[in-house]
Amino acid sequence: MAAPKPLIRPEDITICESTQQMISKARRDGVELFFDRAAEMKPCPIGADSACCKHCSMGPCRMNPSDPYRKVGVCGASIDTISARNFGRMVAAGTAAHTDHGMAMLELFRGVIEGTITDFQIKDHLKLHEVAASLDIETNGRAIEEVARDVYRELEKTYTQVEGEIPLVKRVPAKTLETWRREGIVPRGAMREIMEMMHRTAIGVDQDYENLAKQISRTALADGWGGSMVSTDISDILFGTPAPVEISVDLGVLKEDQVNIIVHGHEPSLLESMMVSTAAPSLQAMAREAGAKGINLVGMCCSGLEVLSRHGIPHAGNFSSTEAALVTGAVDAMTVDIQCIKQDLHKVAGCYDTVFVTTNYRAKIEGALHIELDEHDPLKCTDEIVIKAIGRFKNRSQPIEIPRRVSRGVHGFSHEYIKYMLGGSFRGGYEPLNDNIINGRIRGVAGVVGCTNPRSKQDFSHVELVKELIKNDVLVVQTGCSQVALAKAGLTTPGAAAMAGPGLAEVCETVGIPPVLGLGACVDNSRILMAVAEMVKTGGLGDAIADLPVAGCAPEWMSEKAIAIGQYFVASGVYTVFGHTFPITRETKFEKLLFAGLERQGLGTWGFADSPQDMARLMLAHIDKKRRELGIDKARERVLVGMEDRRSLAANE
Ligand code: NFS
Repeated sequence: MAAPKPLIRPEDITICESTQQMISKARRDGVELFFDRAAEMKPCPIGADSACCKHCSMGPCRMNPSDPYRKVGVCGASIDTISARNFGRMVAAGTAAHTDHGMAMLELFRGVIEGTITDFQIKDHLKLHEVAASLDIETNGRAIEEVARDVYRELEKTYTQVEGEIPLVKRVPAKTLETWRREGIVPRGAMREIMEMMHRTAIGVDQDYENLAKQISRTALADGWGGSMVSTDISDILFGTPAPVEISVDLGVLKEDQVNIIVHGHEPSLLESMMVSTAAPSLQAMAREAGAKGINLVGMCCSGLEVLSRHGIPHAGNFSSTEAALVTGAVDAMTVDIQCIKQDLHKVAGCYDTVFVTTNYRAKIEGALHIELDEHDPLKCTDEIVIKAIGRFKNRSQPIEIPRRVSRGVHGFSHEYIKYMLGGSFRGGYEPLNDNIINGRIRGVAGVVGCTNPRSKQDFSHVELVKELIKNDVLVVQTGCSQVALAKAGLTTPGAAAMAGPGLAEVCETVGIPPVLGLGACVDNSRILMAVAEMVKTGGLGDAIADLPVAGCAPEWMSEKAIAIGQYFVASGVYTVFGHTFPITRETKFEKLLFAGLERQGLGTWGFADSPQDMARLMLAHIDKKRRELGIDKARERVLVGMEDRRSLAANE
């Protein structure tokens, strides 16, 4: 008989105490979680190094990652061709995810303009005017609908433009754009770029890794400066541009005496509609009749991040905690749309009698209840889900255990707000940020973003990395599941400035901001692009994004979307470090191109490190290198996070 498998301790799986508690409960309940499968299933070593080609039926061909040039594929494809192809397809998939999401937002916008969709409206006229102005669309004296129609037509080109440059590259700093033109990587419409990427990575097409790399950058740029940016702009126009608001994060936001509804996914329309349904007096009354004190609407993952700062909706946790939320037994309904929705959520929900509903025609789950959200009548879907959730509340039979932890933090720092908060309403601008970078109070800016991954201790690298960066006077901007990790760790409060180095702390205390600024969902990485573009245009820190003392990192990434994001940051000129694994064979020409060659072309470059301390070391070294090149460096020691900092953080929580 086989010996029983050792159970990995919850505290080795995650630093999120609520999730630890729910892992223990799931074990008691006999419910399998994705953490268990990650421990059980070893990743394929050849696949992990991207040394396998399965683009035709002569293979799949397996290379030898430890001796990458010993073999070629049956067709003769080299390891460089194979890994560039695989990387290119990841970028194409990630770009497709963001741009298709953006396309859905754009279609919603078109419906609103045409009057066929009436449940959503143009809410933020100022943002519409700003977007119009950035596209050289006349706004003076014109009706909102007319401007909106022109904005729609321009933004549609982000997808459909067959030739020439997409309109949003008007926002790219001139020198960066000049580099792209020289390298032939200015994107056309995303549909064209993704199509060409898929074509060129098919058997027997592009077999020159350098040439493939150009299309990889071009495709990724069609995401960052295209589909993702459209998604952010349209979401702001329709639902409002975020501004800082204090919100609660962690599983403790679930309430035992209320009907708990979680919205998980990525498109804000589902949660926006759910807000209307849960506030409806008739449904509120129905909930009370069922014995509930009210209806508690909670977000998870990027859906939650889209609305937390717009409306102060509480957030239950990031990607690795979605099953944990169900294990509480307190969730009456979990409703999902697209992206990052694990198939097993349906099964775990079933173990706790939670109503689990898919709502988008693009993302059904076999066996799961599907109630489609039609934007022409969204309440039909969300009202029905609320009624089902109330029904589940009434018949609750599962023991409930809700972790008590809740962290309060300030989120909602759009790039527009950063401008305002630093400069004030009369002289809004990025000058104060640039000045503080030049005078050395702020050493640089780092974007720490991306997923959590069950193969990496949940939240650990995000939190340790950010602590180290702020300790070294680096202002951190965040999106996605990383932002949720830091919120749970208590670093998104102004009081967290106590954890920062003296220069950054002084700036934070003067302005009244946390040292860690949450900008929103993963598509809102476009806000970071806009922020770095503003920094260049403001002056004093070089002429291109590649000149800035900035760096990016996705320490616990898992999605192809993260690879697309990483590549568009790199192509935009940002040094970007990924943690825990990187889909490439070491010591190959393609690796050298990504990790050094692109920088020589005037773009950014990739970096990789295992531990958060090494990630911080690489990022700080890059920031210091850029400061030296700009002539604004001052010799400084790297400061390590010590026990005292941890105590001040604990006191602050
Ligand atoms: Ni981003 Fe949002 Fe999270 Fe990763 Fe998934 S939720 S789009 S992909 S896991 S950060």
